[in-house]
Amino acid sequence: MDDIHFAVLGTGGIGRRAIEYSSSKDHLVPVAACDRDGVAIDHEGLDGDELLAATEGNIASDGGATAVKQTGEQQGVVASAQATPTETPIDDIIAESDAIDAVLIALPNLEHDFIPRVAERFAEADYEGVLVDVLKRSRVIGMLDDRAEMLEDSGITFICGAGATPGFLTGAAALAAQSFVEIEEVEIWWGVGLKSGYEDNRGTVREDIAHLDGYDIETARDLTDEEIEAIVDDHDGVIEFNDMEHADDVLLERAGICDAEDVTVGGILDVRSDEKPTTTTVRVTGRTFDGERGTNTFELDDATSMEANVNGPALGYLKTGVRRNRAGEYGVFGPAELMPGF
Ligand code: IKT
Repeated sequence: MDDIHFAVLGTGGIGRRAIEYSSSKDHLVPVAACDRDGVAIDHEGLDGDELLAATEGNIASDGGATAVKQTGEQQGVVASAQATPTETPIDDIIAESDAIDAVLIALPNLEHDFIPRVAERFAEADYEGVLVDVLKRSRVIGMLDDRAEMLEDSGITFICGAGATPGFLTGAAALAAQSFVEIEEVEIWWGVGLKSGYEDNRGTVREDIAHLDGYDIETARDLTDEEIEAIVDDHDGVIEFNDMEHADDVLLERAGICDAEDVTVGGILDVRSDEKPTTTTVRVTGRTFDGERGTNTFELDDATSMEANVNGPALGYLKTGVRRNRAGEYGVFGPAELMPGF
């Protein structure tokens, strides 16, 4: 495979870890990164170590959509010697996109149609390449499908929901489903321990809080950092989530594996420990062609971190997307569609 020159939109926990992780995967060259106030572009390859060191510890709680400005000092991407300030970071990257094979959209989707609108801007500029996101919410998939023709006409291969859940665990469910001819139930249950990663992943915590009773994406977006701390304190640092609106359901349905209503997603987040509070598990229950009923279980090792389980799959799906794109396959794809068919 030829080298893949990729860009990262957003330099919160996910964007930054993706740049770090890419140096351990073959053929991945980060060439552009941005946040709201700055952009760094070098088609020969960014100096990832310098960018990470410069942006370390200055992440806003919206996960890098904005840079943090403290004591009047410029921070975020512009703290890097490779970056320049800009008011149009995404347009600046689009302007250079002829030489960019793939773009990882690592921006929090705190407005439901934000990622679909970003995709639309790439299509309007006739971008021919791969877009990958790590979005969470089920309803966003339909918004991308509404734009599928536009993306296809442009020559874009869009891989949606390619983080951990949806993403890795959706793909695992698709694989586990292969023993069966009929699926009764898919249960996804995740555990995340975020003590040392808390600062870097405040955006994820904010998005998770939007799933709690009494909150939604709008109210969670407007919470101050102090209000988030108060919610975390109320739960003694350990928050359980049930029946989350996560796109694993519609992504498994669009791959023909089961009905969306047969999929449940939940989990436990512990922001006061680095140990996972529960083992991340995917359980797929179904009936085999020869009449047995069974449950296939896929487990992540407790030693693997959320960062590894989000960024590894996101970059893996990005590489798969580039293979598809180079083969002339355009449109919107979910992680389960890139697994064996059902
Ligand atoms: C996500 O980022 O995909 C969703 C988050 C859960 C990650 C699960 C990782 C499991 C593991 O590492 O064992 C959360 C819902 N924000």
